[in-house]
Amino acid sequence: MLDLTDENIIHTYEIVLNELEHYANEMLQKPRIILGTKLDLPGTKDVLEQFRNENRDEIVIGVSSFSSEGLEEVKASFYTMVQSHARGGNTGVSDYTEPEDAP
Ligand SMILES: Nc1nc2c(ncn2[C@@H]2O[C@H](COP(=O)(O)OP(=O)(O)O)[C@@H](O)[C@H]2O)c(=O)[nH]1
Ligand SMILES: [Mg+2]
Repeated sequence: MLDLTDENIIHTYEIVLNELEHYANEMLQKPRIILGTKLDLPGTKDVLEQFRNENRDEIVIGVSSFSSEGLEEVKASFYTMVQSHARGGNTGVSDYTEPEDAP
């Protein structure tokens, strides 16, 4: 989740990715959905558009907990992601292998 009122949102996202790389690298291989928050506030739609343009390979959804905007889209996107995983799609979370049975 990224705050759309953050004037440095693109840099903030880079910091998040950098922290994941160093402290939870396996998370980087997993699918992600980026939520831009506070979409009810002035100027945030432009920031969302700008962020999307800078991150064209990412799923980016604008949301507001105040207006509930975007929340249905979040549900649908997560559902699609889980479905894709269930079908063994290339979601990055399908690499799990069962542990071998004890002798
Ligand atoms: N306008 C608006 N304010 C929000 C929204 N979500 C949270 N806030 C407010 O933003 C302030 C900080 O919350 P937030 O940035 O979400 O949490 P943080 O992760 O602790 O920075 C609180 O006063 C919340 O009430 C939103 O969707 N719209
Ligand atoms: Mg905040």
